[in-house]
Amino acid sequence: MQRRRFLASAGAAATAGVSLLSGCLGASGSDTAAYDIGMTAQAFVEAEFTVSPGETVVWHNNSARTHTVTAYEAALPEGTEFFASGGFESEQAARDAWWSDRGGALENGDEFSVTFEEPGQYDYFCIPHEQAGMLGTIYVEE
Ligand SMILES: [Cu+2]
Repeated sequence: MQRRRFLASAGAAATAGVSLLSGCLGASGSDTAAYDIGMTAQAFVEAEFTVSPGETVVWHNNSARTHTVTAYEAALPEGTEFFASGGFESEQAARDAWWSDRGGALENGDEFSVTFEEPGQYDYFCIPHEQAGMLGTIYVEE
């Protein structure tokens, strides 16, 4: 009887684990690295991602191309900090740095992470592939 009860609870735990991980597995493909959002030649995968306040989002460049993760500064929720790979203080500084010297570049295998504290919608893009539609949105929801 005890064994049976043990198996039943282990089964429930395994099911919960799978559902928690499903977002990560979809982005990672055959790569086993732990991250939330991957990158193809011209897209973030997934382009839309939802987290809870206080959670950290990890981007991983698993493509052969070089990308950036750069927030649309004017669209950020009020009172939140600008974020960009390379650590620039403004969207303009990030754009200038990229076009002058590929500043903020995420090469293949590079990671970038941001911890989101405030609920809201955070739109971002990749500077070299903005025109190709390489855009993403993080939703931070209670
Ligand atoms: Cu890109």
